[in-house]
Amino acid sequence: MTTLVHGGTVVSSTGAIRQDVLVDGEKIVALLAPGSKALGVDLAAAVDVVIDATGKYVIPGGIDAHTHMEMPFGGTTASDSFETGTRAAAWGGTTTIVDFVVQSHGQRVLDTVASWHAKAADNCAIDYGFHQIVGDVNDESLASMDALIDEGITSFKLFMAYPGVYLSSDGQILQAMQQAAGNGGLIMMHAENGSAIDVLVQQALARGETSPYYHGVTRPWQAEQEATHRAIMLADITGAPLYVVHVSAKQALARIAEARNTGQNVFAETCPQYLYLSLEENLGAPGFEGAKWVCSTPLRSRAEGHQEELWRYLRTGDVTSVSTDHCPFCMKDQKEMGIGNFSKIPNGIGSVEHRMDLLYQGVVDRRISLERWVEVCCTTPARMFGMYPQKGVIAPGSDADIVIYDPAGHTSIGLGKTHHMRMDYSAWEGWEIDGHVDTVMSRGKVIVDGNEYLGRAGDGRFVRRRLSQNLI
Ligand code: DUC
Ligand code: ZN
Ligand code: ZN
Repeated sequence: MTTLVHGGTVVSSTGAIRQDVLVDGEKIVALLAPGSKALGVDLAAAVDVVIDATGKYVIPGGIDAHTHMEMPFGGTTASDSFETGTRAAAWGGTTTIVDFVVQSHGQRVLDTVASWHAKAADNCAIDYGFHQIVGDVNDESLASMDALIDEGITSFKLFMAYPGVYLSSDGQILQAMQQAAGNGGLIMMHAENGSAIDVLVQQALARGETSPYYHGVTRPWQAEQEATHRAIMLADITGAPLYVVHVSAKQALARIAEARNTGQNVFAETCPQYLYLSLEENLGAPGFEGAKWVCSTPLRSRAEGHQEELWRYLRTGDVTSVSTDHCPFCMKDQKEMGIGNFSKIPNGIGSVEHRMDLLYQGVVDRRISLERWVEVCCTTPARMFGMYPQKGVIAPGSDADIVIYDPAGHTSIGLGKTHHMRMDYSAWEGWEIDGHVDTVMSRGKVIVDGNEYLGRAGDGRFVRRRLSQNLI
């Protein structure tokens, strides 16, 4: 099957050029000057399908490198399955996710990988890879990190938060970093000082401060900056590369920027919620409403200016990429577990469907360039996690993961409008986007066509990733 995407502007991380894109089967085979003639052949007449992209952007499919489908957390499970979550991702122009396999205390890493494969196989609408959460650093899990590199799982998340659940001691972190320094893997870090946070949480609850707002207050920026600094220093001792996930505090980013300036392989990821939402407006919403936005790291104070600084770091390059940390929970029976005690609210926000749109709005609002949008949402995640040039770029030989994005279109976000995630609320209810995902192609197959979903569970394949291609 051959397809010609005709008349659009192909956007890459380095420029936007009017070009036609020729797809054969699952791959992009050529980029051509506009007009359908090549070597005297009228391609539009020769191919099976012509898609008119006139006036629209043609971009690589989005890569969301941080999702938690069906993740067990806080006595419940994230509400999107691989089937519902990847379908929602497709609707929003994301064609690859990288989800986190979770190893908890007492579990064997390789068993957890097998169970994640079983959950995802035959269920995904789009391609998917895995990172490994190492929640119990011991001889077995350290040895498994080497084995996973050969299985295409080349990045390992550690936690400095959640004592008694996922938290690793500094010594364990050092050991895992040494392992990664030896095998070429990438260490991903949840950088918050969990022991200090736990004390602040107990003190707040004892004072009767039980509403969702106090989730933010008891996870102060100092706890994020301190842990970020510690992670950077431990990485420096070992020589391991470090990717700090879901950075929300401007002070943590300043520390990351400082380390990058010395040439250290340190990278920062942020998420749309930290760019747009805040402690005051969202976590501080009346009653129990703020529970919708309880996630960790927490939303930060707008008065303190974190959001503006995050956008600035996104422009300067010290924020490397934007993922969602998609970890959805319903209000009913899930978030509601924390009525009267914010510490029992499952942590997480669902955004996998909206990342491409929300970041495009940053282009419209002149916060980032068109090219930077593609870079932080598509190309850098591919390079960061060893999938380039199979993913993240429109180039001959790459997978035909293509999104046709209409800058003249409009997207109203909210339940009953554009919402395919398995949640009973939207964290982005009422947001209006000056753009629209028109067509989504995954490995050459059109899976979203306007308002129609043409994909199916099982379309997506596991991506065996190589080592990071983004190290300094
Ligand atoms: N943060 C969240 O908000 N949810 C899942 C895990 C995490 O680190
Ligand atoms: Zn985390
Ligand atoms: Zn996460």
